[in-house]
Amino acid sequence: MATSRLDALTSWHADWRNLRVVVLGLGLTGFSVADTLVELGADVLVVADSASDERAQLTQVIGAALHLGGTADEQRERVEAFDPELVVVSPGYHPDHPLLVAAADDGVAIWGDIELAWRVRDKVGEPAEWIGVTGTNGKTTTVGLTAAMLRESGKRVAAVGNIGAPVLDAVRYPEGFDVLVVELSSYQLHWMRGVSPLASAVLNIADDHLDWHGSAEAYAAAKGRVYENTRVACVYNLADPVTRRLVEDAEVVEGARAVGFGLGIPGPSDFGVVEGILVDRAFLDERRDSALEIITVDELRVLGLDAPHVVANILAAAALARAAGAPLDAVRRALASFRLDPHRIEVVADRGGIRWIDDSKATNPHAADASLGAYENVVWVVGGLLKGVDIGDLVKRRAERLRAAIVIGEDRLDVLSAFERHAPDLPLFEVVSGDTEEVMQAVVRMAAAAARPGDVVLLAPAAASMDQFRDYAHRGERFAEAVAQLLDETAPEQATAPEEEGRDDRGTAGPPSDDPGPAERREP
Ligand code: UMA
Repeated sequence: MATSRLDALTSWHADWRNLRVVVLGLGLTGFSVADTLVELGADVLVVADSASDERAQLTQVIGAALHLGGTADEQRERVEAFDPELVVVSPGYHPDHPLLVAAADDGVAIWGDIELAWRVRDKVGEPAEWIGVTGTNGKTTTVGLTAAMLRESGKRVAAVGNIGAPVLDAVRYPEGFDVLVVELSSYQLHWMRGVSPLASAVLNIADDHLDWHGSAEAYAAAKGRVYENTRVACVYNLADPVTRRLVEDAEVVEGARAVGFGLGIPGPSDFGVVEGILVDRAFLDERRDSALEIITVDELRVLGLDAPHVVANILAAAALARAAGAPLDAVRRALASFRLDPHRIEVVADRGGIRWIDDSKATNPHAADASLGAYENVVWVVGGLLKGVDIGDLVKRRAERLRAAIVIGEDRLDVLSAFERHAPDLPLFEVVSGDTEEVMQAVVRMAAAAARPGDVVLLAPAAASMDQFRDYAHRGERFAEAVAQLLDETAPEQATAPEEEGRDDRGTAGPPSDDPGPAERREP
């Protein structure tokens, strides 16, 4: 009975009154879900382990019931007593969470916030078109680029989703939007059903979040959901055959096209690069024998947008925006004023021939690989939470570019062991302290000791940050602050002079062990 009621709930204007819904989580997502459902007239119980005081208070002010904290049994009893017809889950919940397992056992439907947002997208006038973007890396940049290109076309656009703005907030925005460019994490895609985007993209697939999904196959399958029911263009990466397979396996709306992007010469229906010019060979009538010029790589260099993975993101964004009708001159105008977000290959200092670069956003080996590949001699700051991913292949692949490595984070024994296997002669420094205040200060002192003029000190940790920092942005900020402090304290000519103190290469410190020894031995 509950299912048939839910089947009919495909519009904001449907009858949601007194539907009993448990909302799991009270972060950005959970609050937007609870607020929406209360506005729709549903009876809402929010359950979460923790929440900010402000969100907890607001939840009760808007009229939702709240069960915050407590044991797993207490949470389960509260949910059982509420007897929900629907559970809406925040992306951070693991699918094996006891409350989700219990809901599934009881036959209670489980939605993510994206499905709810799709169902109620007709709140304000004509619903916006959706463009879905996922991939292991480059999502946020591509979403920002696509949104900028569409905005330059005169459309009212919101960039939403995993980027940090709940889709439900955009759906309820009073003036409405023409297009929502939705960044979708694999967690959100795991639960997503029924969405029919105008265009969609999987930018790339590399190992990430394996602890959450259980296997690389399950992770890829979740990513592939973005293509389901696409109406105009499924954009995929010509250099990544898995993304093509995901397009082929998807059920799309008849007439939807597969559009590839890549750094080589494009075939008909693709976006690519011909003799230093980015071109569109997809959205023109004569695509068999001609192409449309977007911009040159030289022009992108002037804009600081010429790193290969950024060029790939630009091609993907152009494909998505063109699928939604953006004229070429709008695409060009958007590029001319586009800036990469902080913590993405951001040069935080350049002193004495040493560049200090914050790529804290590189939270997995695939992203770190792209930035390591851009420099010849690197002092690499690496480590954090590996999320079940093996870093060995990356170390092996990039070892010859490394001057030294500085290893941080909770999973650093795994990182050290990867160096032991694949780069046994590389000087290694280990930051033993997990203290947020101390980590980056130790890092920059060690980096200054190891770096030589012409080197890059690269924070591209290939791991998540939450063991020691609030998030990747916090990690990057701490790095930049510590670099600034070190360079302030040190005369310019000394800032880059190698200090031997604290040097802990293999010859002197021995192999990594469970007991990293006293902090003094490892930290300057
Ligand atoms: N909670 C529990 N038990 C759990 C898990 C969570 O009680 O087992 C509760 C927490 O106590 C808290 C709430 O759930 O009350 C937090 O929910 P959440 O972790 O889903 O976080 P939100 O604040 O809702 O933010 C989420 C995304 N976070 C995650 O997927 C972990 C945000 O992406 C996203 O911007 C936001 O929704 C809006 O869509 C962040 C992220 O780290 C940036 N994403 C990952 C990534 O990009 O790699 C996937």
